[in-house]
Amino acid sequence: MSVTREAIETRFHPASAPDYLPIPLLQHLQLERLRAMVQRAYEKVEFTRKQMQAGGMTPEDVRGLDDIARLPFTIKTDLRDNYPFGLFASPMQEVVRLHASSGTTGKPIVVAYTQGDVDVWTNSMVRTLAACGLSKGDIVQNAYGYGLFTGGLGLHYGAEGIGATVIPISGGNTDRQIMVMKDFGTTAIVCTPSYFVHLIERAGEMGVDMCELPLRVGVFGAEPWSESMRQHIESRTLLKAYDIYGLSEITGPGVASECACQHGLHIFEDHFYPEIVNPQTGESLPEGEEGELVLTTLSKRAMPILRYRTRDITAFLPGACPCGRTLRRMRRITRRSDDMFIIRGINVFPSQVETALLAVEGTLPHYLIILTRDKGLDQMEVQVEVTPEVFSDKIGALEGLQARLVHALDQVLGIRVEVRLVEPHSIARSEGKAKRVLDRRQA
Ligand code: DLL
Repeated sequence: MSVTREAIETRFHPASAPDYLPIPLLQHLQLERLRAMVQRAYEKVEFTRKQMQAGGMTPEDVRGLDDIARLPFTIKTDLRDNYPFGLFASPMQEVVRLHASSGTTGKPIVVAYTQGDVDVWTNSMVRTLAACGLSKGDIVQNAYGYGLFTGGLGLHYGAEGIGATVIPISGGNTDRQIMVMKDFGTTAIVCTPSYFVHLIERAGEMGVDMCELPLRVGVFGAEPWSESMRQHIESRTLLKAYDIYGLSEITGPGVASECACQHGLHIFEDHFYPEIVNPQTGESLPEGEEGELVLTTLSKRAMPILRYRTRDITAFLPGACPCGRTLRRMRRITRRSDDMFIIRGINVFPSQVETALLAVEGTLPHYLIILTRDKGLDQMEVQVEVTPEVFSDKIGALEGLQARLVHALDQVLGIRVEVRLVEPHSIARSEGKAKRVLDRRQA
């Protein structure tokens, strides 16, 4: 019996049951878990106990979900300062896995899982993949990096958990990825969106038409990407491109996921309690208002985290999702509060540059922002690759395109910046998270 695309997308997986809990039941569960978690963190983690004591709080003060706002925040440096195992609430004998996220400076952040934590993580990954329309019978090519990064193993366990066939190919080795995709009949690819853009491009060069492959779903995350990037991907393949979100400090991937509606990411809030706060004041913000996402683990045993300041900027989406899930949705994350840079007094986020560039016909989603300082004045150059057709065109066409890009960036950023059109392939491709900004101002 053949199954239609729509039928696959709406197929129900039993692990997804909590996605549809009536809200009062969900809140009851959240409160129960929150109280138990706070009690345990207070008893087992000296850092958390001291932080709570400093704020004059005891676990008994958590009586309702609103009381979460009285708990102390945890920030990235708290994890660094307690490197490597200072925030663990379980003895090492109960820790079955360690992961680490490499920071840009200094020591990485280490995170720990008990067997129960790995099971919860797998469960939230099964729910993620089910929301993206995957099920038993899918052949999942996992091109997220395996290792200390949570992407590889997180997706791996989730895909096995849903009963799919996993190809644990990891990132890189692009030509082999394409051969495998073709020969093994991959139906779902999971990797960073920037790496998939590279795969599309390389497939074209190798004479492989992605539209002729059985590939029908892409599960993309671990870095910001825009709606224009989704359009770029979906217009060159037959797949539906889904956005998934997560971070090592909280569990890894599996914190939030889009559903078939592709309109906002449902947060698996029975395990990860979300708040959106004003990044300056730390005050909670109402639905619809943009701010910093703050997450509290409700079930984590090895390393419970209270109110983690993610620095990821988003907003809760109002209204019910047509998919029927009752889990709150957040807008896709296109920027972090710390990836902003200031050029001549103007705040710029790399995502604004991406949106402006991709809106102009003739460019490819490969770009690099280079910041320099000349005689004390900040300069910004945007290098962007153009399509081979445009590149081989007459000089006039290139000049016209460049002028359109300068104008498009001016419209979005409010300043005129340098645009340099570069040949296809001249910007380095990433196999994982793309690096979009090169800041040479300190050099
Ligand atoms: O990137 C976990 C992950 C793996 C998520 C695979 C999705 C898929 P970290 O390396 O700790 O963990 O990086 C977490 O990456 O705070 C965001 O800034 C960013 N990020 C993750 N997913 C998205 C997304 C993994 N869908 C940091 N959109 C987070 C935008 C994302 N940014």
